[in-house]
Amino acid sequence: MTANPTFETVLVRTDGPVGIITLNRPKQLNALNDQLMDELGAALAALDADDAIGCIVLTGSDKAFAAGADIAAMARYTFSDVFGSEYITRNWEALRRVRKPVIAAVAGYALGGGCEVAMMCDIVIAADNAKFGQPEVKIGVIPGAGGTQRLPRAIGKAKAMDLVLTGRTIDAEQAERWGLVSRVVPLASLMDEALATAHAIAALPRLAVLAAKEAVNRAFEGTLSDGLMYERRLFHAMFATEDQKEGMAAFLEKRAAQFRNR
Ligand code: CO8
Repeated sequence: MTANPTFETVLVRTDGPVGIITLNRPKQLNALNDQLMDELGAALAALDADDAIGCIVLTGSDKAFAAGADIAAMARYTFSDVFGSEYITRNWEALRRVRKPVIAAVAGYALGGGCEVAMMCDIVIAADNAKFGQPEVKIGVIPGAGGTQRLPRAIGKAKAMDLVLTGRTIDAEQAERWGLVSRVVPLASLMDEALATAHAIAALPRLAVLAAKEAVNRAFEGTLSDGLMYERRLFHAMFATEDQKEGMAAFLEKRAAQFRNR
């Protein structure tokens, strides 16, 4: 594993083909300010562009994945600041641009913008101490990074309204039952589970993984018939890859496949 000294508010290291980004403002429970979101975006873009990396894990501390956007920074903003200059909101799209799978390994609080960041990831693995919620209404705003859009898609309108309108939090087990998270594991095994999953994905043929992520995301962004056609075309496109030939040949020849990510 190697350390990346360039950033202050996120720590970046690699474990073989897995990139690991740790949100690093522990005293503020990883509250998401402009510097952190800029550095997170840069770290994600660098790992996404690195051919050696096949999957990314995004995590926080044992106490907080992220307790939301930085209220201390936001408190002084006016409408013209946020609308005109997009302070706080300008750099939140980076996660959407990442083509490789991103696994959120969530322990502790994932509130407000923290819950929204987790929902922008592809797989969410939660520690048993994780807490999720959209408490923005309690401080006079509403979710601003997809909470009102991704949460209903993840858990349905009734449950999303229950969280967004009350601002209450739910624990990891509830989040798993509602479909907000993929799995719940004991806190002590959180990173082992996330890394094992990331390594398993990184070992798969890269082009098929990118296409699979793109196709599933399409389910949330258009009509069913558009999504089905998009999936069909990507499925067809896989037949242009060497790994499709190798994967199917290896299966028929009862041997391990040697994927080349081509
Ligand atoms: N922003 C800034 N500082 C924070 C935040 C935050 N969101 N959360 C915690 N902190 C700070 C506290 O101020 C405190 O600092 P200090 O020690 O200097 O007083 C430190 O972290 C520890 O926090 P607490 O003492 O409060 O710790 P507790 O264990 O008692 O409580 C909680 C933990 C329940 C998580 C509590 O801190 C809390 O309620 N935090 C705020 C949660 C919240 O309201 N989050 C939503 C924020 S709004 C938002 O996320 C909008 C997103 C829109 C994004 C749009 C982009 C496109």
